[in-house]
Amino acid sequence: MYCSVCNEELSRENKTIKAPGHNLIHHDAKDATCTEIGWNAYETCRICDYTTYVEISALGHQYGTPTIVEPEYKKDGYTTHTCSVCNHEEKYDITPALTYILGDADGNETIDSDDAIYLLFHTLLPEEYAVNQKCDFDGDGDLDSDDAIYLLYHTLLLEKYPLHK
Ligand SMILES: [Ca+2]
Ligand SMILES: [Ca+2]
Ligand SMILES: [Zn+2]
Ligand SMILES: [Zn+2]
Repeated sequence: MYCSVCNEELSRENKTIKAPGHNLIHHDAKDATCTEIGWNAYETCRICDYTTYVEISALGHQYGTPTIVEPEYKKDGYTTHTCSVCNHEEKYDITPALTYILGDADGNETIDSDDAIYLLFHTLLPEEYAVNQKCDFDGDGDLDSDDAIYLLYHTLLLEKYPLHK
C-alpha cells in the first residue's frame, strides 16, 4: 500500500498504529427487583466516558388475586393483594369500620338477652331507651316487640335466626 500524496510505500508499522485503548473497569451485574433498577455486567473506561452500562427498569410488583376484608366493629375493611415475588402487601379501597355490633342494641359491645329486653323497652319508650342502630332484626320492615323476641332467639340459636341489617 502506498501513500496517496507522496507515493511512498507505507510501512507495516504505520498501518497498525492504533489509538491508545480504553482502560476498562469491570462492574458486576445487579438484578432488578420489584422496586429497584438493575443492570447487566458492564465496563467503564478510567480515561474517557466510554461505558457499556444499560439500565434495567424495576420490574414492578406481581400482585396475585385480591382479597376483600369486610369492615368490622371499630376495624376498617379493605382490599389487599400480595406480590408473589417479594411478598409486599398493598391495602387499598379502605371501607369505614362499623360503628356498632349488629344486635348490640344497648351498645355495651356484647350481644345477649339484655339487648332483647332493652329493645323491648325501646319499643315502649323510644326516647329513654335509644338504640344505636337499625333494629329491624327480623327484616319485616317494622320495629316492634317481634324484633326483641327475634333477637332473643338469635342469642340462643345464632344460625337459625340471622340478624337482618
Ligand atoms: Ca349489648
Ligand atoms: Ca321487625
Ligand atoms: Zn477510554
Ligand atoms: Zn414485589
